[in-house]
Amino acid sequence: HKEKLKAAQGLHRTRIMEAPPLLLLLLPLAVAALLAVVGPPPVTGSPSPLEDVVIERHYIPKLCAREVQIGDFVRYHYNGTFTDGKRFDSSHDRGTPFIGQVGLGRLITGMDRGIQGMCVNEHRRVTVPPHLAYGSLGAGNVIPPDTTLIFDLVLLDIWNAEDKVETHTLSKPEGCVRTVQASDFVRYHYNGSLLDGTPFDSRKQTYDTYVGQGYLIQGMEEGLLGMCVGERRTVIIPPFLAYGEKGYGTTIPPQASLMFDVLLVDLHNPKDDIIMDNQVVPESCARKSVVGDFMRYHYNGTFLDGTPFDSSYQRNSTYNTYIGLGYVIPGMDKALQGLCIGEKRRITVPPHMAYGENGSGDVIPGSAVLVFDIHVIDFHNPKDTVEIRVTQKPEECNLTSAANDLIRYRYNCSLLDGTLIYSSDHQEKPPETVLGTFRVIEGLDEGLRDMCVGERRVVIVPPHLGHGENGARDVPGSAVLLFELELTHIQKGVPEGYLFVWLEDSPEPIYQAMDLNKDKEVPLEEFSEFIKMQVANGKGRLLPGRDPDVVIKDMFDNQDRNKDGRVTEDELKLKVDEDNEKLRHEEL
Ligand SMILES: *[C@@H]1O[C@H](CO)[C@@H](O)[C@H](O)[C@H]1NC(C)=O
Ligand SMILES: *[C@@H]1O[C@H](CO)[C@@H](O)[C@H](O)[C@H]1NC(C)=O
Ligand SMILES: *[C@@H]1O[C@H](CO)[C@@H](O)[C@H](O)[C@H]1NC(C)=O
Ligand SMILES: *[C@@H]1O[C@H](CO)[C@@H](O)[C@H](O)[C@H]1NC(C)=O
Ligand SMILES: *[C@@H]1O[C@H](CO)[C@@H](O)[C@H](O)[C@H]1NC(C)=O
Ligand SMILES: *[C@@H]1O[C@H](CO)[C@@H](O)[C@H](O)[C@H]1NC(C)=O
Ligand SMILES: *[C@@H]1O[C@H](CO)[C@@H](O)[C@H](O)[C@H]1NC(C)=O
Ligand SMILES: [Ca+2]
Ligand SMILES: [Ca+2]
Repeated sequence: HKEKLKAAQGLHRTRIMEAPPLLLLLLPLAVAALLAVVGPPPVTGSPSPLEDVVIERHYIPKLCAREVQIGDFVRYHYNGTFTDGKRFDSSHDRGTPFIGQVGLGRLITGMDRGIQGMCVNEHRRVTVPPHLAYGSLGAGNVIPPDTTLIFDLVLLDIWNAEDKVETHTLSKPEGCVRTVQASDFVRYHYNGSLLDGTPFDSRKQTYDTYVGQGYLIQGMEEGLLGMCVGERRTVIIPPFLAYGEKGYGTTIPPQASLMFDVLLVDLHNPKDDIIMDNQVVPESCARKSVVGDFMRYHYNGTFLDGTPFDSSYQRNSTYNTYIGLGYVIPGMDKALQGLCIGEKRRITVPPHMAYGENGSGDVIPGSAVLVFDIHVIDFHNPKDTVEIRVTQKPEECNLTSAANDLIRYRYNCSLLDGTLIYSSDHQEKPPETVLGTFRVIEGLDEGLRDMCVGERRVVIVPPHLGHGENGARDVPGSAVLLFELELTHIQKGVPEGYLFVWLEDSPEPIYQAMDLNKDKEVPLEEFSEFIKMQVANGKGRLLPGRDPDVVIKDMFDNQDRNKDGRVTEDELKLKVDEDNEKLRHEEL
């Protein structure tokens, strides 16, 4: 007997000490069997002696997504006191909440009943009569026989072995074409909390990871599937799909359900290529861009969630680059090929074809997908020549413009996107120029040749034959220019280096013809009168585009070798011989 008693006491003691919390103690079988016939617990009233547990709900949260049911696991804090207020046990003293399964006889019956129907964060007082607790035996030195126990509880967590990951979409952008699948790489923001709302993790930066490859807790792998960029979701994960019995560090207790608010900001797959859509192609597209072309385009750059990171429009200048030669990110280099001038399209570039996992400066985060809405303003190739399209040609077109001719013309000059830069119609006097004298840009000079009066043309000039890389007033650097031209006047010119040419044979002997009053000397007035007479009679032509008197004065000064204001026969002969001499040399 003595030995048995000792053993029994010893057993009790060790069980109490080894197996806190106290509530895990199994009821003596007989008492449990007796209690099984007792009906459902009344929630109010406190007859004395108590037949059942008494439940007082001190705080019920407004939102209660789930109530404790038989078979659920629960995590809660409690204080256990006797009716006189003396505390006999508290989960707070142990520093960790109590974890147990409800309604299966693993707790004292009073608790199995008292917890049912509870919500997370609810505060309850459960008063348990002795026959639903430790009965007439009590429990070791802690609970005397026939003792009524009072438990104050607050429920922290609730889950069931059957639970799955639960997701609730809070908001979702319209027109979501792509959703997260296994092996995708995602970037998301999240706030993590325990089920009772205690936050355990959130960060400024996105969390960047592969999905479905074991980098995440199982519940998160599942919870992210099917999400669109821009979608907000709540993901609720039972402990066995999160950090389980061990918990995680000091922040996630053992057996904790986790609740994440997730906002997906980025999504791609390492197998992705660039994606092109929203294409708007102009009606006419004579040519498509190829490797080596130099392109000017505008763009708006955003991330997948629509956040802008850069725009050429803000700088008021296009982005200019050679394409296909590695001057831009690989995705862009590829996407810019095969485009028409004036085309618009959206280009989505995965990070491995953009700035990779390290991103770029403060602007592009690592592993970011980039979206460019681009508008091609123009492109050209350094090998391009001037493109001339005749739009109107008069029936009679015998006299055409050539080098040294003085011409007058009308023109509009625009960029290829239609922006008008200049119209000569806005000036009082039409512009005039002498072709081949570098007075206009090379491409325009070329475009104005072989034209007859009344002819109209469209002439496209690449920048290396226009204003070059630096541009000019109102002309952006490297811009291709489009000219609408109409020739209004031609005055045939004289060969380069000449001030005057004979259109017919010159009079012989020339000095006698020139010396109008036959006094053997030719002053400027006489010389001028003679030349003007030749021009008027269509026998000769003066250099056009300059004041005729100035040109004639130059001619006269050339002949008047001793500068005495008169040309003599010898002076003239000498000059003619000299010219002939020069000509012979050049022929040789
Ligand atoms: C237990 O008592 C302590 C104070 O003694 C209190 O802070 C705590 O909230 C109580 N716990 C419950 C579940 O009522
Ligand atoms: C996380 O919490 C912060 C602060 O309340 C909030 O601004 C942010 O939107 C939350 N993030 C998510 C993904 O819900
Ligand atoms: C771009 O042009 C707009 C309007 O012409 C002007 O307000 C803005 O300051 C310019 N921005 C830059 C960067 O030049
Ligand atoms: C990214 O940065 C790390 C550390 O700065 C460097 O070791 C790595 O080579 C970089 N990766 C790429 C692709 O540039
Ligand atoms: C870029 O954004 C501006 C302002 O929202 C818009 O006017 C412009 O059309 C956009 N460009 C492209 C190519 O989408
Ligand atoms: C122009 O040339 C055509 C033949 O090409 C000729 O018939 C016509 O007379 C010429 N006109 C003038 C003004 O020279
Ligand atoms: C320039 O544009 C105006 C307006 O479209 C047009 O009336 C005019 O004929 C154009 N000039 C030329 C030389 O084509
Ligand atoms: Ca004379
Ligand atoms: Ca002289």
